[in-house]
Amino acid sequence: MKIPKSFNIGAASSAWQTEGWSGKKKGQDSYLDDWYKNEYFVWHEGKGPDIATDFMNRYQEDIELMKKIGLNSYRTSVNWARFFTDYEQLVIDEEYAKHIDNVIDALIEADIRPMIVIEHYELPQVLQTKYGGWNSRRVVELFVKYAEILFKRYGDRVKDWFTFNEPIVPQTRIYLDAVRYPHVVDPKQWMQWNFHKVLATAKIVRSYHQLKQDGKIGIIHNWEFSYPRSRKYQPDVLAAYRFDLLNNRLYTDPLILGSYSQELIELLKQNKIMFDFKAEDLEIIKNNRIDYIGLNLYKPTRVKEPEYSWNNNAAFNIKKYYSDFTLPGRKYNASRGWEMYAPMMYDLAMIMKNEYNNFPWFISENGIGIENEQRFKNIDGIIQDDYRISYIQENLYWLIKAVNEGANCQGYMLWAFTDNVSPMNAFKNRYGLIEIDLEHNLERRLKKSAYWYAEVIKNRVLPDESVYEYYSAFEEKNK
Ligand code: IFM
Repeated sequence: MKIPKSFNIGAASSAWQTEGWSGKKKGQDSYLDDWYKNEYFVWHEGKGPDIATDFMNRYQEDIELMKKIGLNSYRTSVNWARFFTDYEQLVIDEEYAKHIDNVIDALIEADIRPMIVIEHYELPQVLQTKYGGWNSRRVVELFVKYAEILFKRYGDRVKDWFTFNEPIVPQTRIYLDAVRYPHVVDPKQWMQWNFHKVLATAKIVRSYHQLKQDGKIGIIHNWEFSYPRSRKYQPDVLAAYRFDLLNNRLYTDPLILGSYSQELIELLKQNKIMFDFKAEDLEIIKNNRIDYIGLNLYKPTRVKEPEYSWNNNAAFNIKKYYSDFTLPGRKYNASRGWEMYAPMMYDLAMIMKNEYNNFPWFISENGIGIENEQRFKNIDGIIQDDYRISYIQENLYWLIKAVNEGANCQGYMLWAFTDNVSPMNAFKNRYGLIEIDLEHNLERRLKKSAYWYAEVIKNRVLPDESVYEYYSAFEEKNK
């Protein structure tokens, strides 16, 4: 199968998951840094953002490796918490800002397109403490000013911008599930954060276009794909639909189509979690839609009608509307506890094509996290991650098939370029094309998949036809 020449093949990561705290100044903690300082014991083996992969000091080495693999693009973020020494007076930390200049210049020099996210969970803790984070319009205002500074400073070289990565995730973990510090259940605040992030995005889109920047501005959303247990049983279909509304469409509808669906607003009102807004906000959202969208796609969520009735005195949670369903015989990644289902790539492409008017998009994250990869080392110390190769291959297969059928998907970015730190799981599950050796001074080493990925990028064909046999059989059966 041929991969079109214009199809972008890259890899991703973020500032906080790679940088480490080298050179970080007092008062520059993000929410995540603060959480880690207070609850390092919930992070796997106590590891966290403090060292990460030490990208601050080793970015040149990493960019050399990206060049070796031939990545078309690299996505990372600017760390908002480190970009200023005063977030309200907007006093730039020139040392950090210069580091970002250096990273961008080195990427361009290596012929790798820099793609920059403005916030990948790096909300400054000072703004969380003083204003309750994204609950506040003041934070929206400060974020827009920060974005404008980035455009003016780096917009001559960076042509791909994203307001947020996975904007729904922090508040879902903090205020719905309460698994993250400070463990307070507050669904109304959850929805307010979601709304303010949509509003902030629209305001930034407006600024970007007013500043006459000549690139594109979008957002990166983690699409949570819900499949009903049965398509023929209405309560299961309804469960999947509501899951979708409350996980995906609360971002993609306003940002791509310009408004929220009536069904979502009804659900929010019924659950007394309707967000506060000003009439002009909805106009701003309607008139300032994103240019394109990145979608992170990892796993399907299989759902069925709720097994138990919900106690209406209990705080709202999306779980009110569904119960999990485990597909018998599923393909499963035991390290992460996630089902693997590559045809989901195709299904998502068809949603974008048919329900979002073929809006431009790309896969901004997809990958497989595996625990204890050391056990797969060969005699030369190279991790033989054939499972990662098949994973990428299968996912790319379904994506390119959709592109061949007219889907407007413009690229695929692997999570991640190197192994890095995830919230709580830290270095437990390894995602990288490049191993980070924690035992030996964070040494970098290409895994087998890195060599394979390099070949795919160079040749623009998916090798080994044999893996598709299963899929041909599958398609035949589903005709
Ligand atoms: O590490 C995260 C990333 O920050 C956001 N998407 C999922 C990744 C893997 O868990």
